[in-house]
Amino acid sequence: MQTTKRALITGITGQDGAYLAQLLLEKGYTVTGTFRRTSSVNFWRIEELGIQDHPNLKLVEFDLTDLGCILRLLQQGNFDEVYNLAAQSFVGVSFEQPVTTGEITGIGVTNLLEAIRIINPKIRFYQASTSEMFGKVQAIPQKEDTPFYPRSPYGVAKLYAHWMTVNYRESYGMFAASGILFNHESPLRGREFVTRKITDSVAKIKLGKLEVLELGNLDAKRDWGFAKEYVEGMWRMLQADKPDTYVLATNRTETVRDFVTMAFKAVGIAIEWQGSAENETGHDAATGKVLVRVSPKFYRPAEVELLIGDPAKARKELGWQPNTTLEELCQMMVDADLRRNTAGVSL
Ligand code: NDP
Ligand code: GDR
Repeated sequence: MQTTKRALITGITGQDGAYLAQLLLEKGYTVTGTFRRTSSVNFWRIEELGIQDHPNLKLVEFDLTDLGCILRLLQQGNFDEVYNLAAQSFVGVSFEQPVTTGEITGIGVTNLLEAIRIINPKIRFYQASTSEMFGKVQAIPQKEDTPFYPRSPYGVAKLYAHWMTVNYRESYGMFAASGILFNHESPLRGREFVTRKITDSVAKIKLGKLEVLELGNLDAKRDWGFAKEYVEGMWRMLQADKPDTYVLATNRTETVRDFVTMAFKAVGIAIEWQGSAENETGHDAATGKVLVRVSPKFYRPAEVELLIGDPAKARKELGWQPNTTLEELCQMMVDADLRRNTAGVSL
């Protein structure tokens, strides 16, 4: 059924923002999406999805660290739902820029919650929380009541934002939902994140445009799902009878090494692994050529070793479940990167 609701999505230039905008537009929403003023704004994701000129989509300049800007936007927009997807979201960079990360990913969320409380506390609010809040393994699989132990400035900032979301829910009766999403990937993933770095590099190696893929910790284990399915879960959280916290995950975990092997397999190359830790290499089983090398420059000061989520609560209460296998996701990403690299497009 089509709706007449109005939604605000912060961070529409990101992976999830683009998919969520597509989903809400399909449902009949009027969507306002925010982007930051930079010297070269990049709308490639909404362009890839073909929604950039949709009549019900409006794009506005915005920064999560500027309370006045948020207040004006909420005053003008008369929104029913606000999805806060904006963040400094790269864990690696958060070690280099902990203060900026805290200001955007942490305090920025309080700016938004305060603005909603002041302008219209009836707005339904979604906060993009993360499995990085679990950090150092306290239990397996991780679920809503697993203790948190973040391992990066990003994880710490997100944990603050999560608790502020819960606090505004409990203090002011606001409909403030927190989705603890495990890693989710797609052809729209940024190239700095490991899956997309791998699929883009594998495509380049296959096409003879790159010799070797350099990576950091190959032993890290992640629960990787398909982003397009995860934004559906965000929407479902705001349609529920009451605001709550939900884990979205696949309940399957694989190492970075496994994902590399899978991506090469998707282009018909079998990889054999030799050595260990910083001396590990991946070889083309047919030619013996080194195609993957470990570089300490991609290691992090503290690592999250193992993530695997239990989405049982979301399945039971929201009817949400992931359907795309990691093999299908990997193939989809490799195919997209083969197409782009063949066409000479760099996204
Ligand atoms: P991206 O990094 O692709 O997108 C982040 C978005 O935030 C971009 O649109 C970016 O704009 C915007 N942004 C950054 N800083 C600001 C700021 N100061 N003011 C306004 N906007 C800003 O992230 P994803 O789409 O992958 O993730 C969406 C959200 O979900 C993030 O909050 C992320 O932390 C969280 N998350 C993601 C998971 C994942 O696996 N993808 C898992 C769990 C949580 P610009 O283009 O200008 O940089
Ligand atoms: P993550 O994603 O930190 O889980 O955060 P990322 O893809 O950056 O790293 C996953 C794992 O791979 C290891 N790794 C490398 N990572 C990158 N980026 N580059 C490399 O070369 C490399 N080599 C090994 C990392 O050490 C790590 O263990 C993502 C982001 O989307 C967050 O915003 C989100 O909250 C979490 O997922 C859930």
